[in-house]
Amino acid sequence: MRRLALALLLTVASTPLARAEDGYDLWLRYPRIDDAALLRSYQATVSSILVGGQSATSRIVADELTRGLTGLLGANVPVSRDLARDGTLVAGTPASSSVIADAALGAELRTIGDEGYLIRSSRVRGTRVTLIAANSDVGVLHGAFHFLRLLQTHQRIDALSVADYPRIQHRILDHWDNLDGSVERGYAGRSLWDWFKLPDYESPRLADYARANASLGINGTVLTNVNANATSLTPPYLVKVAALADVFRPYGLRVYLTARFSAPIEIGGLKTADPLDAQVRAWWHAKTDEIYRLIPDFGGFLVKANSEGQPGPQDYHRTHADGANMLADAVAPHGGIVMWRAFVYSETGNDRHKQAYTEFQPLDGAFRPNVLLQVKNGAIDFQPREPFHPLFGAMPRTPLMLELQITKEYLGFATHLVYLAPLFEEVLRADTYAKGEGSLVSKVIDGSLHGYTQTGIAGVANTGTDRNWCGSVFACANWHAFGRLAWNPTLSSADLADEWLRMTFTNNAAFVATVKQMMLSSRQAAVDYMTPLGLHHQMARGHHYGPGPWVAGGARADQTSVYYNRADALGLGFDRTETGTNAVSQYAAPVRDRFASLDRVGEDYLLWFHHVPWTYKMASGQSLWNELTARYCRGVESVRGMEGVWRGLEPFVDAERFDETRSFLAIQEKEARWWRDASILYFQTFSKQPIAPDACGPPADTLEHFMSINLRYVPGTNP
Ligand code: GCW
Repeated sequence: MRRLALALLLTVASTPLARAEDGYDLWLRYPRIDDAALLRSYQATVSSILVGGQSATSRIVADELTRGLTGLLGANVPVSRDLARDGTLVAGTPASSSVIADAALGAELRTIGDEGYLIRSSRVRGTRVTLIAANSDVGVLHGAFHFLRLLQTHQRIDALSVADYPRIQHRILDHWDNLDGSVERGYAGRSLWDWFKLPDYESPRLADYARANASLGINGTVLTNVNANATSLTPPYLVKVAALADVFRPYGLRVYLTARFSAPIEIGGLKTADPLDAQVRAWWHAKTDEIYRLIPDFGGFLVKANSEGQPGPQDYHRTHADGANMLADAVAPHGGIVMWRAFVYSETGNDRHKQAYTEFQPLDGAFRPNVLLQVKNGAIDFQPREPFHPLFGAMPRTPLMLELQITKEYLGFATHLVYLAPLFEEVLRADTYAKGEGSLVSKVIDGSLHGYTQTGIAGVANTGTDRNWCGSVFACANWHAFGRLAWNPTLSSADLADEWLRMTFTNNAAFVATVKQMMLSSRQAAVDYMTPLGLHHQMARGHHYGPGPWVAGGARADQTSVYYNRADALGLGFDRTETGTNAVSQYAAPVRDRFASLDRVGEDYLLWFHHVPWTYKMASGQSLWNELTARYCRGVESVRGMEGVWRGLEPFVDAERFDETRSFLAIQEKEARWWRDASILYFQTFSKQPIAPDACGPPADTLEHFMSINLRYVPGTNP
């Protein structure tokens, strides 16, 4: 027994070291500032903390500032009860803190809304202070994280004048989590919600999840999969949802649920789910009231209807607006919203690219004010690169929210290092030309282009029970980037990578510059080795892991690769111009004309919009065929470049995170070669041309071999 106790003691004593850098702390590590001069200047500026208010949120602010400053400054920074000395960091609202009230920030506070904050170096009552002021406790919390970020990224804090606020109202993570604990398209372990033990046991991890989101400004979480299960709306589950809501609330994080459209039948005992049926409407009203009794600040519903087998209003010959409005009426008295997804496509034989627009654009203006239409960034499905969705700019009277995918279903899962901020930035900065030049997607979704009264953005979460949260340390950079862009969609991917690296690893300038470059080029690398030149949806069937350009047949043509690549003896690519499906016609004239022109479309979207002859002369002077094979190899070489860069960085990184990244890059290199070999061998059966010698060498195996690979157990799918 005693020996056991001793062994335990030793394990515990050694654990903090061994575990210290396993990725759990995300970007919220607070190591002592290693630059002596900077440390002294920080210590001179902040020596105590004064937080106003008694709320749970105020306590979180005090704890976070204490933890952060004590760590970063390497010494205890005490919490004081009054404004006793120079160097006090004061955080609060005019109502919760008399110091903040005395600072007379009223006019400025009026410009930052409920969730924004001011950070000021100032003097109050003759004392030198730093103020974190807001209109609500949650605003103060956001400001506290901003302040800590300044220190974490080694910025000056002695002459601060910051005013910041979210540009988008609803900033939401969508969890595709199932009640059995599995996560659709999840590559980071199981669901964070332990439904079985809830509501009696709330894992401490839940508060850490909320804290991480609060540090980014994410203010909503949809707990359940859009492929919904009506059971989540039954009383035993609603109690569990309420328990989660209680944990998340002080962090400014609201909960939402997905609503299965047929729930009135499945759990309500009704014969129909027709949205115009009086009993159905009454059932949803009663259900909604029941939810709000348990969760007064419940956010509302997210709905996937008449898409990929999900039930919906069209089952009753009603429109999407009929369905959305019924739910909107139920949540409206409580201030809730409905996020109705535009991700629909059916077997009409019509180009899948066109279907959401065809279905929803005519409904512009037909939705209740508390409905947001949730539109994926592109018209197909979270591909490595897609042109922006043609609905953006086309529905001036319906608030459109943007749906991004943080989990990398089509980008190599958690093991490929693919930084998504450049992808997010590309869509946010895409110009719809809806109201002339400068009609950016970011302005559609922040409401400024069309004057939307509701605004939103959602990211399909990549979190799970893996110790590092996201399946790999670098995958968490995508959670960070999503959250920060949701707060301010004009931030740049370069700045976000810089910030995340400093907070996650080190402020060492050489390290940051090198890895930042690697991150920023990683998305193009994935495009090159998976789907270069505008190819899309070439992944293996179902699980989408690895190449499958030959995928054909089965229930749905528009879920196959051959539907999208259209490879034939003449050439490659999908003609979406007037001679083809004319999907280009769904874009505003200048965009349409550019996409329709073979000369002006550009190489990124070439094969997305055009069927191009194998012999077509590319900008490089090479034929399409030679350019294509060169692109695949360029992708492989980029990954090899990343491996080389990382190998040189061992001195800067703790062993655990260094090794994980090194191993994952090796997996990525192996899989990039797999993608390249399999894809060019397949396309060669159409081009009938030799593969020019390149740095990747001849394919490592035959096409038959690659086509015979059939993996059964792949994460993120139900077996
Ligand atoms: O990307 C596809 C995925 C499905 C997903 C669907 C959707 C939740 O392959 O797993 O279902 O999109 O977005 O509804």
